[in-house]
Amino acid sequence: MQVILANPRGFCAGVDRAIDIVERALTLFGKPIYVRHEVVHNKFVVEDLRNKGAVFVEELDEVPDGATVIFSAHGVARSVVQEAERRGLRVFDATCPLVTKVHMEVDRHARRGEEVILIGHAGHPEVDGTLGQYDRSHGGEMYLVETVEDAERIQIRNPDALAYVTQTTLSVDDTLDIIETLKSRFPNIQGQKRDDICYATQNRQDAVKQLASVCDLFLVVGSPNSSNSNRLREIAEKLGVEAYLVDNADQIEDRWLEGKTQVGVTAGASAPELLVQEVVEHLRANGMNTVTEHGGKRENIVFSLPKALR
Ligand code: 0JX
Ligand code: SF4
Repeated sequence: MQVILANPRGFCAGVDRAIDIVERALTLFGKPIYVRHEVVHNKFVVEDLRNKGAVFVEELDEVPDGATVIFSAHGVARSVVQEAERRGLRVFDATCPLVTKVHMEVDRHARRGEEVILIGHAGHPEVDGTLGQYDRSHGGEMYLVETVEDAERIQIRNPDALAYVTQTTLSVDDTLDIIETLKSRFPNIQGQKRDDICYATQNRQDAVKQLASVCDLFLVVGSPNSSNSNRLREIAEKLGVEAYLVDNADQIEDRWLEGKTQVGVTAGASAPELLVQEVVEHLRANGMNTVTEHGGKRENIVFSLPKALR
């Protein structure tokens, strides 16, 4: 019985940077450091930072005057930045640079009065942040589409001054279907060559696709609110493999392992390697005697910290 560890898996450059920002702020300024929204969507990471003195809040009105606040990796709306400025809070922005890039695209289209369609999941903080970049004072409008059906139905004002952007952690294949639908309805729609899905999301999905055909069970380490982690589980399942998202080894049920000979293991971009190793130990203790590393793509992207925290 064999365990195959997907590569790449786990932390991406944006998550590394976001966690470092909270830890550096705690070191330099002492506790408490307020963090608006879970800095990344992982229970273990959030609990660890909480123990070190981070205080997680959902809105700025929960942050006292004079405090230091960090914005999560998923990004925030302009109104949140403005409110923090108005309050004179000390802010460190842990928004991933690849999310900021999408924010800048939205801003560029808004200034030209062009309409923008965001492809993403309603209610996700990255989607709220990206929608919140659009300045309607230039006369345009921004819309959200979640599915091919939404793309078939959406009504816009001017198909010749229209662009699309995407959430960074979507399923590459589902997003392509939505973009194709939009392009067939609005041939002049502008957008990136493909989408705004980031390198880490793409690479982790590719690794699952490469391994799924040789596995009869796939375990994805990640928290339930992590979009990119959910997509990994979904992809394995779509390829016909029984797949589960687990926060840690304790959540693995014995019946999942019954009769299984090849278990694929991966981790979302916000899940620490420590938890993956605990899952491997659990599988070893349950009879999986060989552990191999899948030879996937190497990643060497690093994002620098804000100057004041270096
Ligand atoms: O729910 P998401 O996948 O967007 O976020 P998570 O799990 O915190 O992953 C890292 C942050 C990703 C931002 O794009
Ligand atoms: Fe950035 Fe991608 Fe990581 Fe999100 S998943 S933090 S966009 S690198």
